Order: sequence, then C-alpha cells, then structure tokens
Amino acid sequence: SAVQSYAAVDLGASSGRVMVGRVGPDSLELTEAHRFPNRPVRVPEGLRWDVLGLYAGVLDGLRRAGQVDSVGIDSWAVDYGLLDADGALLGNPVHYRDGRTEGIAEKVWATVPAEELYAATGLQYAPFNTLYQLAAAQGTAQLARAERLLLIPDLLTYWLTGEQGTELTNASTTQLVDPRTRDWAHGVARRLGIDLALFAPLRRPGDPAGVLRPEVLEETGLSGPVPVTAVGSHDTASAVAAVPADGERFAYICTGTWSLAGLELDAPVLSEESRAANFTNELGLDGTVRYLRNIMGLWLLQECLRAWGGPDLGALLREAAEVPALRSVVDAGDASFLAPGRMPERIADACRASGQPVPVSPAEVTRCILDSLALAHRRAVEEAQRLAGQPADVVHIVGGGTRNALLCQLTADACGLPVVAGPTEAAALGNVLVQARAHGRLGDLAGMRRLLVRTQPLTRYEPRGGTRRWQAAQARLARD
Ligand code: ADP
Ligand code: LRH
Repeated sequence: SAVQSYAAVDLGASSGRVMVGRVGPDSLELTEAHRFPNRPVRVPEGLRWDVLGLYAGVLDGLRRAGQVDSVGIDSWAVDYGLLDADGALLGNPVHYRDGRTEGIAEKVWATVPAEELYAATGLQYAPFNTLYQLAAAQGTAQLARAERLLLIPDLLTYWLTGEQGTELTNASTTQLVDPRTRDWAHGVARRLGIDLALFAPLRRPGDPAGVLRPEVLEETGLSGPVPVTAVGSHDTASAVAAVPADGERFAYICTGTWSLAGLELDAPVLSEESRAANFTNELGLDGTVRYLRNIMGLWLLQECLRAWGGPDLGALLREAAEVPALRSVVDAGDASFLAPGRMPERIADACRASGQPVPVSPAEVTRCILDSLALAHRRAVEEAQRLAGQPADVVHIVGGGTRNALLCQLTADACGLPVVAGPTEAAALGNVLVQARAHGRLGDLAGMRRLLVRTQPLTRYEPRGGTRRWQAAQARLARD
C-alpha cells in the first residue's frame, strides 16, 4: 500500500518506548504503542541495567504495535552486554553511571596519551566511553569468558533475530572507531590490548539486520517475515537525523536525560583546541559527524524529583518560572554530577562553593538547574561554531526537553538565537525515517528533514535580549 508502518524501539535512560511510524508519499505519523520505565538496579557488584525487563518491554510493545513492515532499535550509547561461547548473556550490562571506571582513564593514558586518543578517535573524554569500561573490566572473570560484545541495541536485535552485528553510529561512541575512515581504530585497540574480534562485524544505518525469530513472532502475534533494519542505533544519531532543518544553518540540542549540543559536520574536528574544549566527533547518518558536547541535561532535574518524592513536574515548572532569573548557576557540564544520589544537596554545595546564593525550595533548585542548562547550551553552541568554523542562525531543540517551555525560552535567550522546538520523539522519528528509506520510501537526509518540516508540529521561541546577563553568569562560573 502507499502507507507503510515501521516500529521504532527507542530506549532512553529514563524510559523505553515502542512507537509506530506510518509513512506515506507526503505523510508521516507517529503513535505510541507502549512506554515503560527504565529503572537502573543497584546490586552488590554495582549499578546495572535491567536488560531483560527492557527486552520484555520491547516484546510487549511489538505486540501492541501490531503488524509492521519493519522494526528498528535505538538506545543510549556506550553500554554493552557480553556473550559466552554459547551466545548466552554473561551478567547484567553495567550502567554507564556505575563507579567502576574511576581512576581508569589515567591508566589508559599512560599507554595511549589523551592527545593521541583524541587524534585517533575524535571522542571527548567521558569516564564511561566503552574503551574505559573495557579497561576497567580487564582481568575480570566475566570478560575472560566473553566471546562477543554487543552494544545494547545490537544485543536486543540479536535476541529478536538471532543475528549479530555492530551498528556504526553507536560503535563510534566506544572510542574504538576512527572518524576519518569510519572503521575500527586498530592501532588504539592493539596498544590497549583490546581484542576487536570481540565485536561483531560493522553494519550501517539502513542495512538489513535479520528477521524476527519464529518464537518472537509467536510471542508478539505478528506474522512473518518481519525484517529488522539497522537504524542510527545511537539514540542521538537518530535524533539528529530527525532535526527538522529546512536548509538553514543550524545548531541542535538533543534534550532528555542528557543535553547533547553542537553541530552537524561533514568531517571531524580533531584539533588540540577541540580536545581541550571536550567536544566529541560521533558518527551520524550518510557520512555526517555529530560534533557536540555532553551536558548533564534533565538528569539533574530527574534526580531532584526523585529526592523530593516525585512532585508534579508541571506545577514545579510554573513555580520555577516565577523565581528570579540567574540568581545562581552551576556548571552543567561538570562530570561531578554524573553519579546518582543527593542531587539537591550537591547543587546547593556547588552554589555555595562558588559564592552564590544557595537555592533552597524545589522551585529555586529547579530554576537554578534550568538557568544552568541554558547557560551550558549557550556555551556549547557558541564554542562548537567557533571550533568548527561553521556558523548557525537557529538552534533546533529536539527530545523530551521540548516539553519544557521555560527551558526552550531560556535557551533562546542565552544563545541569543531563535529556537525551534520539536519533535519531542525525535529519536523514534529518525529511527522510522531510516527504515522507510531502506525500504525505498524516501530520498536523502535533506528530503527526510523536509518531510518532518511539513508534518511535525514545531514551536518557535525568539530570544528576549539580555545576553549580557548570561555572559556575566558565565563569568561567575569561570572564576572558580
Ligand atoms: P531519555 O530519552 O533520555 O529517557 P526523554 O527524551 O524521554 O529522555 O526526556 C525525558 C525528560 O523530558 C524528563 O526528564 C523531563 O524533564 C522532560 N519531560 C517529560 N515530560 C515533560 C512534561 N510534561 N513537561 C516538562 N518536561 C517534561
Ligand atoms: C543519550 C546518550 C548520549 C550518550 C549517553 C551515554 O541518551 O546516548 O548521546 O553520551 O546517552
């Protein structure tokens, strides 16, 4: 028929969802079949993902989605499951917020200096890059028994189809890929004693990834064959593919648990200045590079909400809008906010340490978080343009944060640029569009984006002036 249906499985750090995209010659409709919480579990050995629970959520979602022409899976980056020689999962995948990588980077850099790592992989330093996780795991019984490593979306794909692969956009977050060749960084792996044979062969967005196994068909009530298609399996790759840009010069911010703020480039920026500014070069669709910085994002607010016993978010945001702007800000790029726990106290401590008023009520803390995020957005958008030599006239915000109007407005104010907010489910839409294209439905990336512009509701925020106040707030942070 003229309209085809694609199931997009999109697993974020805070929730998983199975969405159904219906794509016609000039139409694109997305509906939610199923959404389920993604709750990390702390066991004696550390913080783990409940990957079986997530897989059960995927199966429930596919059942509710009904008959589709293809399935695609994306999730958060860097994490993986290990399989033994029989293909059985060895333990629960370690959560990227687990503390096992503490102090590991220094050991890695003693073998391959940070400068050389950046020049070879273009990846920003983050303690959770797969490279450091593997270094931390070296010598464990589990890694010794492992015959295969599958990144999270590839692991779920394997369970659905029985076929193993390593999708490229997500592979680029391991810090074991060379962004120039878009192939493995053999030299880095060899020097660090990482056996690249652990990884299944690379596949690219749009490649076939098998068909649903008979047992999966039976459990979901679908009739086969149902192909699984590789998409930009890194959620941020899918989200950036779904930035509704219409030929303009744009920066983007993918907002959810994280804020990923930067530019889409044709080639990586591997300069020493770029490394010092901690910008990353992740691989995107069709030869593009996601040049961006990781900012702690709405994680800061999620953790406060958890500490406060889950108050109503809408009411809290309305109160936060009434709190005076920019009384105190924290560095939302600071990795000290990575671990879970005691978030309101940690934010208060940071304000105290930098000699600013300490936010007390939940509304004050919330305002401090949103001002701080907007400030970090401003800094990343500005520095990315400077370091890449590529200007932007508009900032696209996609992801869950588009539902936070205050954050979108503050970001427009801080950046001094118009913000176009939407779509909210960008990762799922990017996932759907890549599947549709693989099945002959759509043209290039620009064509996919034009379809989004024509079909998706977007909200525009104009900057309200006052850039000097944001510069002053930035200076307050730079002092300590
Ligand atoms: P992830 O994919 O990382 O799990 P999402 O893109 O789903 O994250 O975004 C989740 C965030 O979206 C939440 O932390 C919350 O701050 C924000 N959000 C969700 N719903 C609303 C809402 N109704 N109003 C304001 N913000 C919201
Ligand atoms: C966002 C994300 C981000 C990674 C982080 C681990 O969900 O994939 O791009 O840096 O999770």
